[in-house]
Amino acid sequence: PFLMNVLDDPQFIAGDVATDFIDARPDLLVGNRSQDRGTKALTYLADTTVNKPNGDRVDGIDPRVKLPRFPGDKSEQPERSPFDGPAPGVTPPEGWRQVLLQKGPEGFAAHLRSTDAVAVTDTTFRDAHQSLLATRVRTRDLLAAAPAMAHTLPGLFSMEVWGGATYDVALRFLGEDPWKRLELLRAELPNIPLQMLLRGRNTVGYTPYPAEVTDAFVAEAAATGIDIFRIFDALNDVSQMAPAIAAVRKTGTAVAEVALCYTGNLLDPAEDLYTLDYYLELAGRIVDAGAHILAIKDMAGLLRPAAAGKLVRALRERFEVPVHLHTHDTAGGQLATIMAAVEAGVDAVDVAVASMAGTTSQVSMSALVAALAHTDRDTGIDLDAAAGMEPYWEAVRTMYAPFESGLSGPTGRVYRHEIPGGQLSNLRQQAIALGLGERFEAIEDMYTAANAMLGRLVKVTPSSKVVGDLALQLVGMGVDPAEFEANPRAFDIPESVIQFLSGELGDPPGGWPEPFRSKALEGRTVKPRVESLSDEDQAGLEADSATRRSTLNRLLFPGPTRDFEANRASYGDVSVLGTRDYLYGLRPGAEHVISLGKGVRLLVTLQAISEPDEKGLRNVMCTLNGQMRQIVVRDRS
Ligand code: 3PY
Ligand code: ZN
Repeated sequence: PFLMNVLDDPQFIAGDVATDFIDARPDLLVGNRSQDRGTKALTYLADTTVNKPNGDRVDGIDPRVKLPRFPGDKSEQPERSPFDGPAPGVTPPEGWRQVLLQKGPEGFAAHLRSTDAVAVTDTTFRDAHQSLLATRVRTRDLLAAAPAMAHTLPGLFSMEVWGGATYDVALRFLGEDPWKRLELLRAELPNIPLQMLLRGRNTVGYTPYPAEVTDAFVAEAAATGIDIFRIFDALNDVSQMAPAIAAVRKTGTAVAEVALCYTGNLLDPAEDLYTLDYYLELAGRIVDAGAHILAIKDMAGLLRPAAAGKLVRALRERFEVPVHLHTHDTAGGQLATIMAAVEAGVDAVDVAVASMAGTTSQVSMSALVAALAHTDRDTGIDLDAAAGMEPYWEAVRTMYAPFESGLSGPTGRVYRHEIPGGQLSNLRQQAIALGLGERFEAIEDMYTAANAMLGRLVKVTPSSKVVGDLALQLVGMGVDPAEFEANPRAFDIPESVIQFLSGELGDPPGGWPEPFRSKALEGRTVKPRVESLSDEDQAGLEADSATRRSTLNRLLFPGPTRDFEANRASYGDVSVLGTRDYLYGLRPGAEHVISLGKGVRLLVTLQAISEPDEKGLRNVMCTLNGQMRQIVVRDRS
């Protein structure tokens, strides 16, 4: 039977076989020709147990026991998996989603604008874990919390659950289909509008795509479950957002929330670029481009209270659209900013469950709800319900400990370096990888210098990556920024910096940094901004939903999509595995109950792992539903 596995393998059939094929694919040597789901899951678990990609397993309580209960709740039934879908006959109270379904996007926005209660968006399912845990929270742990959110917090204006880095990370690191996540969350959250972060023409990637890609992406996301698209452009270039805005409006059902990205400090008299007038003029163009809602996207947490008051008041005086404030609590003071915005009339604000809030994440939901309780802008959210979600997330967070950013408290240094929340946690990890973990200040300073060199950019994905790549390069080379700026051609320049200087991301608000730009581009051929699609890609985008999704995955993230597909072929759908099992593998001697969904339950016990042979292969002995199984794993540790 082993030989049959080998002969059936697509890679083998395709002739894409190096001499070490069998070494690289020991999973084929498992004695079950059909490569059943159980064997695939076991192969994954054996590999993870041997190679420990995330370090040693630390056991603890199942976070689900910490979830608040609600009438009709079935989550305590041991045979239920988060993937089983909503319990039949248990419907959560109606909420803002019903307002959207009844009134349509324009009516929904008007309703928001006329509501006194501050509308509350929860970001725990996207930005909070992107900013605190490197976006690693798995569908399983989101899905488990979704029914409790729908039933205990039905008054939420929206939940941000998708977009940003979640799409990339699902394919690249989690072996998950991002579309499936959205589909499953939609089913559990029928009463709360689902929101995503869309990077304008870059959709959920790092470079611009043709308008057909944006169109197909938005249509498919809306059909799968997104109600509110928060659209931004990293350089506040409205022309770069226009195709996405048009695509959202074309759905007829989804809301186009368009962001102005905030940077600097508009109260500073020395500020000559990012002034109140700059934001008002930008907002005018955003409204003209068709925004239903205007968002202030303060990705680094630089918006100070008095500036927030001034900006929100001016925006609401000048425009009829509602204003939605997004900020990161990096320096620790953003509840004050939100309160000032509330005072100035802001319509909606973003927060996260408290145990996933603070520092590079959003402000605590409980703190906001408590601050506004019994005022004329009371959120209407039940404080006990907001706090009721905290123990679950506290317990979930411990499972993802290896992905914590290492930022244990707020930092005022952000006012100088202006690194966005999501990137700050990432850069700290990159600094550790470069052996600079104890000298993060050097990276912060270089980031500040790189930003100045590039023309004081709005820094958010992907412009923040351009600045970060340059900073890391300069630190890595040990080059003085002034020397680099004077003579960039004498050094290696990161590809992202060249692309940016070529205009691939659009035009920066402060104009191009000269003569640095010309010097850096001298002698280089500038690529076209956006490549066009092949006929096959075009047909894929117009096909059925499954083809459209796989075409989008491939166009947006070719490498991660190939990895995802290879992962599926070898290991099956790993998203259903418990998070500790998935991240850390099996605990010797313990019986693991592994539910693969739809009644397929495996009982797995790790019995023994052999020493590696001369090729580094180990035998992992397990019982699977009482039968002894042997998996051959290459020890890469
Ligand atoms: C993203 O683009 O992922 C962001 O969170 C930007 O703030
Ligand atoms: Zn953010």
